[in-house]
Order: sequence, then C-alpha cells, then structure tokens
Amino acid sequence: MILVKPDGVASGHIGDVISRLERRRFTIDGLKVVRATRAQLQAHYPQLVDKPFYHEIEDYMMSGPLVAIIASGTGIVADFHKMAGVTKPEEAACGTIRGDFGRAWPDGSILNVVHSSDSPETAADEIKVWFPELADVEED
Ligand code: DGT
Repeated sequence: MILVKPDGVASGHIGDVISRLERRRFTIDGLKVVRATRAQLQAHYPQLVDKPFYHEIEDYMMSGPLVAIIASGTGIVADFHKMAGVTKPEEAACGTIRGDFGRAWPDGSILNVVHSSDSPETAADEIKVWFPELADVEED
C-alpha cells in the first residue's frame, strides 16, 4: 500500500511515483484520490496516535488530497520501502523518492512525499483502511 502524501500531490509527483513503480515492473492494482479522515489516519498510524507530534501528522495528512495506490509484484514491500527512502528527507539517499522530492522544515515538520507499508501484514491492514470497498466486494 502506497500513499502519495499531500506534498507529493501538490508538488506534482504523482506521476513520478507511478513511473518508478512501472519502471520496476510492479503492477498497479488500485489507485484513487482521497481526502483522509481523522478516523482513517488513526487506523493507519495506530502506533503514533499517542505521540506528542501526532497532531502535526494529522494536519499534514489532511492538508490536501492523497493518492492511495495498491501495487503488487515480487518483493514489492521491501523494494518500495527502499525506493521511498528513510523517513527524514534530508537523510534520505539521492535517487530515492524522499531524497529527490521530500522537504524538511526548520520547525521540524517532515514532508516526505510518500508512505510505504513496512510489511505485507501492515499492507493488508492499510488496504482495508483506504480501500474499504474492496472488503465489501469480497464479502458478497
Ligand atoms: P510513513 O511511511 O509515513 O509511515 O513513514 P515512516 O514509516 O518512514 O515513518 P513512521 O511510520 O515512523 O512515521 C510516520 C510519519 O510520522 C513520518 O512519515 C513522519 C512523521 N514523523 C515520524 N517521526 C516524527 C517526529 O519525530 N516528528 C514529527 N513531526 N513527525 C514525525
């Protein structure tokens, strides 16, 4: 599960993220523009809701539309995590999405372009958060 975060959408990097997936021969199985709700973000970041900076994440993730992507292919979770780069853009390697397009502000806020699932299990949980209609289809 991949999210192009609001800064990635606003800066015109939806295409860059999709191009990098396609260049790597991954398949796009689902894609949509979505406005995050507080409930979705709490379900997406359960390990962060109690952190003092959680409200910053919420403000950031609700500051504009996101693009949610389901992609598949051998090794995609580990591979895309590498392609995204580490959390802080200033520490992310050149050539990674965050290293190339991310921004860190002096106030400590982190605009890091994309979210990528950190395990196949997390990806399955996140698909339920961002594509609930797929669960409805499977139940029919
Ligand atoms: P992601 O893909 O959005 O889950 O980001 P990760 O996996 O690189 O980092 P994670 O899950 O530890 O944190 C989620 C987001 O929360 C991260 O993209 C930026 C934000 N964040 C993490 N640590 C801090 C922090 O110390 N201060 C602030 N302001 N934001 C943070």
